[in-house]
Amino acid sequence: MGLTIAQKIIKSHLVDGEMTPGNDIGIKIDQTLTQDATGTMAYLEFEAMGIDRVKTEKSVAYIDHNTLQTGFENADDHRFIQSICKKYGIYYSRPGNGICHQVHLERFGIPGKTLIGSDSHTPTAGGIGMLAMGAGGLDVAVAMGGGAYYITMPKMLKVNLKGRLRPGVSAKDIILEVLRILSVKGGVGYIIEYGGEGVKSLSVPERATITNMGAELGATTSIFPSDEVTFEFLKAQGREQDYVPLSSDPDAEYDKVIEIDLSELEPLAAMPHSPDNVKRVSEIGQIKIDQVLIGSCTNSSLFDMLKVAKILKGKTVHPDVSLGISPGSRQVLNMLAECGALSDIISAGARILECACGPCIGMGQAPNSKGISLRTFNRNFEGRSGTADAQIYLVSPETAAASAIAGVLTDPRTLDVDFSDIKLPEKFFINDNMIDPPLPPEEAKNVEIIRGPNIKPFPKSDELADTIEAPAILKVGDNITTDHIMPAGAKILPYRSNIPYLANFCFTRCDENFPENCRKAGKGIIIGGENYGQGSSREHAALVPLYLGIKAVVAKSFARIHAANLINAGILPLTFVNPEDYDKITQWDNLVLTNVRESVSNLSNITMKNLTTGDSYILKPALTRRAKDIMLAGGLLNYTKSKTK
Ligand code: MIC
Ligand code: SF4
Repeated sequence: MGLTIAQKIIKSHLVDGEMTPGNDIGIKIDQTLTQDATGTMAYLEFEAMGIDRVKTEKSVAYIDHNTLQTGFENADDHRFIQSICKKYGIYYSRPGNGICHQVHLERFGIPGKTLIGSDSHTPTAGGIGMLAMGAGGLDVAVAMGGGAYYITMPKMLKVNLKGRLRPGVSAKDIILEVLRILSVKGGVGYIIEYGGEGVKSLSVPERATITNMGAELGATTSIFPSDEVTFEFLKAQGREQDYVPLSSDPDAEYDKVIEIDLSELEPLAAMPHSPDNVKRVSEIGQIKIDQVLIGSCTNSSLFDMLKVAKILKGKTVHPDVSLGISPGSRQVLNMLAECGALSDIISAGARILECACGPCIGMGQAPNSKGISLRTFNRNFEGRSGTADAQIYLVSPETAAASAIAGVLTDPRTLDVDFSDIKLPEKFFINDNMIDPPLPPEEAKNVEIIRGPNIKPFPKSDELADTIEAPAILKVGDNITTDHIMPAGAKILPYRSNIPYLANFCFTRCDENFPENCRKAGKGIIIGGENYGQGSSREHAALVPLYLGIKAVVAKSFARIHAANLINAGILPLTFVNPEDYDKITQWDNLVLTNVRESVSNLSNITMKNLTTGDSYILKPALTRRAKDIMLAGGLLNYTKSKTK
């Protein structure tokens, strides 16, 4: 039987397990990336492993999330990461150089290689044919130390693209259409591969927009073939030597296939508050808008910005609208400046923001009360913008720019703008002077790690207990995101290396008393619905609950990265064998799990007694063969230490 693209890459990197869907597999990781909001913790964990230099082909640390610097905390973290890079052989992309995924695509991504990153949008590099996955910081630390990355072997889903996009319709509309079809949990357990004749008409940055937002489908990753288009992109980046062709075998088998006719697509928008709440722009109608933001790792390429500039040229942003633009990288910004497009953007009245995540992670630009904000980003979870009652719509750059001028949601096809002359350059502007390369080992040895006062030790977990008795401290519904569990934003994000402080905000979007309740009870079990922990890869959404005494999460189902983070932190994830039992549990019921260690060792069901109602429920440990050993040890650090003893 032939292989899919992803299966070929997995096969050539397999170090443990068999490639049968559902099996635990260990993959050798060629490259890693971190960003600063998850990186500080990842590097503290790396240090705790006691390895003197990274063992990957390339590891890169980006500073792109925490760049607002309202106090000393962010700048201290940047210095800490920079000193870590010097000591351990890591590339350091300085603040201002751009968003990790955009820069990685431009300067480091290589078709056929594996990449994990402590950020859920790492699959952006799938646009260049990499097998790129988001992971918790501890998994990235282990990979930097040369350890394999473990996942459950995914099933394969193919999205067959036919035809060609019509003018004014964009790569963003393709991924919004996939989200409409599959929903935010439709990709769970799958790798999504794009194929069909439609692929050839999409440039690498457009492909990357699509693989980027595969994160919102819950997919393990998404990937495109590596073809002439990939070669041209790499050549224009001065990296033609990195090109390798990659395609699936003609007889490759997919577990699921969906088809999209690009020529039938229209501009789409994801309505509040979920990326899969997708409708046609024409169907939503001309709603009045307050804010437009263009950027983020989804839509901040040169190609996107040139289209935006063309729409804005000679126009003025509507008086009731604030338009903010953050180009994805310094390469993009430099090239916009050189070709004059930046001037068109500035003249139209756009507010130029730093080349960073910025408003996408709530770092500034919070909308007005009840404000309607159109964003080219990838997540519109409630409250993520920084304004609790704002309404966020996710759209393409074309729709965003057209609407910014009109003051109402506008279908860009109604404008008389010809995009046919916008092509990717034959040569990008290459200047890596803001990426510090690793120091040679002899010099690296003498580097002192710089630690600011905001860096606090991370919580440690104990071996898994045999009996867990704790109250149902919180009960939440379906699709709870890591933004609910551990919010981000300008006020909280600077404390990503200070777990005790972060604990004051844990789950407060669902229950403002959660931190206090945990402190009083000293322990707790969380009850969740479907797809618990979707969204970001932040391991803080597991480390902070651990710090607050959470012992187990019982849910209908879990999102992949969060489940791994819970296990790595030593919190037991369990699923209901009978999902209707979820309805029988009320907050504060006293719950008890017995014979936990034996059940986890055998991966057999566990009975949970509800001492308050007298009911019992059958639960399944959400663990694989390897994860059970990590769980028994009380988390990945304990496990890794016990194995190296
Ligand atoms: C996000 O988009 O939510 C983030 C911020 O990039 C996160 C990582 C984090 O929480 O630091 C992600 O997507 O993994
Ligand atoms: Fe940054 Fe937003 Fe992308 Fe996350 S989704 S990496 S916050 S730009």
